[in-house]
Amino acid sequence: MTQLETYLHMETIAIFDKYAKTADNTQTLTKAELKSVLEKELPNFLQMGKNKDATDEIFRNLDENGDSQVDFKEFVIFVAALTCCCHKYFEQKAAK
Ligand SMILES: [Ca+2]
Repeated sequence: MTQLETYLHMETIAIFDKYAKTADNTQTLTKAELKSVLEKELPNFLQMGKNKDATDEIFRNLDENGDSQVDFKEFVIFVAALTCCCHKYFEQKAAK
């Protein structure tokens, strides 16, 4: 596998599956599961835990089809958006 294929398979899918399997539907993330992803995988980036509204807002934004679940496609959009933010952050940091 190439580096990008390895990243996609081993990281994005593995993280989604790890959290999606804790509730009944193992193909989607509930709001509680998304909250766990944010708290455990992105504690520094989002400063979660104290701000319930942030989780609610992120969940609403990600749940594109409005079924109260975040499926893998919706999750991947989130990961892509985060990747863009990180890229921009590190670019700005390097420019200083
Ligand atoms: Ca959804």
